[in-house]
Amino acid sequence: MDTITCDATSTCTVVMPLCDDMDTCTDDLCGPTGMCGPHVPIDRDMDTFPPIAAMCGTDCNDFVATIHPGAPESCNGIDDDCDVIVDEMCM
Ligand SMILES: [Ca+2]
Ligand SMILES: [Ca+2]
Ligand SMILES: [Ca+2]
Repeated sequence: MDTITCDATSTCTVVMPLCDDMDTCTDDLCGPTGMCGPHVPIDRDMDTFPPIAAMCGTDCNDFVATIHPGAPESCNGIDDDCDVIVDEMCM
């Protein structure tokens, strides 16, 4: 929910609720009442592994649920298990 504030020069600006928890590893959501939260860990592909980007976790591809540490290595030219080695011991 937006809030309207007026500064000293009487110009009105729309101010979004400040809900940033200063944690780049969480999505800062706003509840239905305009209150902040919840702050949910980022996991775009919902494989329970947070992205390695911004050092949030160990998921080297947070957009593909089959790619994460411990995933089976497939012979597909992609590092499926996030050990930086492509197609090692692949099946
Ligand atoms: Ca993930
Ligand atoms: Ca690998
Ligand atoms: Ca592979």
